[in-house]
Parts: sequence; C-alpha cells; structure tokens
Amino acid sequence: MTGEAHAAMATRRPHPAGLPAPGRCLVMGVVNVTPDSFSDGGLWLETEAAVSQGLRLAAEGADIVDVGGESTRPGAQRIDAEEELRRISPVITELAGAGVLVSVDTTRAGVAEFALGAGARMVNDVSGGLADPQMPRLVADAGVPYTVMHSRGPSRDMQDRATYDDVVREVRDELGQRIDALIAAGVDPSVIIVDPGLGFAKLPRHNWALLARLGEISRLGNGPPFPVLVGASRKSFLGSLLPDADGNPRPPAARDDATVAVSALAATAGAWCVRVHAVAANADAVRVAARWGEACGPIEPGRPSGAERGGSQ
Ligand code: PMM
Repeated sequence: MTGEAHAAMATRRPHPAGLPAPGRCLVMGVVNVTPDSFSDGGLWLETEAAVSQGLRLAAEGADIVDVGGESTRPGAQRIDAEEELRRISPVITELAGAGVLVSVDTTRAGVAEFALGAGARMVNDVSGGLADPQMPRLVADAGVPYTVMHSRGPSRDMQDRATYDDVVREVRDELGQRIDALIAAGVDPSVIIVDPGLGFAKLPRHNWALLARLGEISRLGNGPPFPVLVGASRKSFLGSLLPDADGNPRPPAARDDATVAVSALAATAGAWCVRVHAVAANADAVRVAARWGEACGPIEPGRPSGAERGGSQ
C-alpha cells in the first residue's frame, strides 16, 4: 500500500489502541458457547467443540475470536453469572493459551473480569454498559478495548422498543450518552469501539439505514472518529431480504453469502471490524475491499475518488 493510500485508510478507518491494525477491516469470528443462540446455538456448548471451533476460525483468518456464554437472541431469557462463566472460562483459557486474540461477549463486569484474567484481551458488551453499573469502572481499570453496542434493554422484549423517528440520529444520540458515561467513569476514549447493534431493538429497515450511514455512527462528539464494529452475520434482516418462493425467510445457516456481501460493503464504508460466524469468505471479502480502496487512491475533499474518475466504461 502506498503511503498516501495508507494515510487515506487511516483517516477513514480508526482503530482502537492495543489491537493490531493491518490496514484493512478486521474479522471477528463468533463462538457462542450456548444452547440457544439464533444461528449456532448448541453447536459449541461442549468445551472441546468450542475450542476447536475457535481455533478453526483463527486458522481461517479471524483476527479476533469473540466468545460468549449467554444468548442475546430476541426473547432470550437470562442465565446466571456462574453458568455463563462455567461455559466460557475453559474455552477462553485454551484459546488465549494457543495465541488467539479473544474478545469476551458479556454484559457482566464480573464475567468480563474473570475472562480478562483467563486471557481475553477485549470486552464486547451488547448493553453498552447499561446492564451492569460496574462495567465502566472495570473497563477503565483494565484499560482494554471495549465494544459499546447500541441496544435498548434486555433481549427478552427489546423488539418492543424498535421505534424510531430517525434511527441513525437516535442511535448516535444514545451511543453518545453511553460514551459520555464511560469517559466520566475513567475509560480512555482511545479504547472505545462503537457498534450500531443490528437486530437489537431494530427492524430490518432500521438495520439498512444504519449500514447505509456507518460513517455517521463513527463520528460521535467532537473528538476523533470511533472504530465501528458491524455485526450483520446471519441476522434475520438478511433472511427476510432473501425469501424462498413461498415467502419464507431464508434460514440462518443459508445467510452466509449475504453476510459476505455486507462485509465487503461495510469494509469499503470504513468499518473497523465485521463480526461473523463463517470466517473464511469474510476474510476474503475484507481483503478485496482493502485492495479496492487502495486502487481508488486517496480521497481528497473536492476531488473525485479514483472510482468516480473511472473512465467511460
Ligand atoms: N450480535 C449478537 C451477539 N453479540 N455483539 C456485537 N458487538 N454486535 C452484534 O451485532 C452482536 C453481538 C447476536 O448473536 P450472535 O452471537 O449469534 O451473532
């Protein structure tokens, strides 16, 4: 990559302190150690199966492996912290011991603390710090990268709160409030990652609007833009986009090609990372997007990009 292209990427794709920055969108592979997650529930409930899956995802090109022990599917009931820890801690210990960069997907400070002790290097909180008042302090003290996802309360009834006049403005405002609270609790802004929370208190049209305006999600407040994580993988808005001849939504396991398309587009739009279940094809997609962006050349205000200059055909 040329120096100029690098500079253009760097300005368009902020990245959190303490994590690798390969000059492209990263890929986060998902391992749900749960019986009931919407797409892989039950597949990786045993420690051995979960560890093998995490190692497979890393070998396929996952830059980060996100390990979670509690389902967040719409309508999901909560489990207690002991059960959550019982599911994930041996998996995190083994993956981190094998050199995998592990993120822990939890809304509980106690679980996050334990996971960091077991070798996890970042925290992914789908409640954005709302579920557990201890989380901001824990993250501030640990100084690790922290994903602040937008949602509107527990998964149990979150879809009842999918009402917006302007979803992008409201998600930005609500994420901005979360970030203000985190910074007030001592969290360094350079470790914060933002996530629009596709499917969390969102209808399909809300997800599409957020994807189409990712850049606005990144620019919250007056400081530098935040890295953006996109979690579209296998979600139901892709299923309803691609129904069968009878109008039935496509099932989760058959949504991977659509996920890859979203990954390429999100990476081109400047996403820092895509969170996916099937890593290999998404790892290709983010590399295609990076090479495409490099060929477009640096973007200067007022001057058409390489793609726009394009020639007549
Ligand atoms: N989606 C799920 C779980 N965790 N975390 C982040 N940061 N963003 C998401 O969109 C997200 C998440 C939904 O369940 P899954 O683990 O089966 O994808």
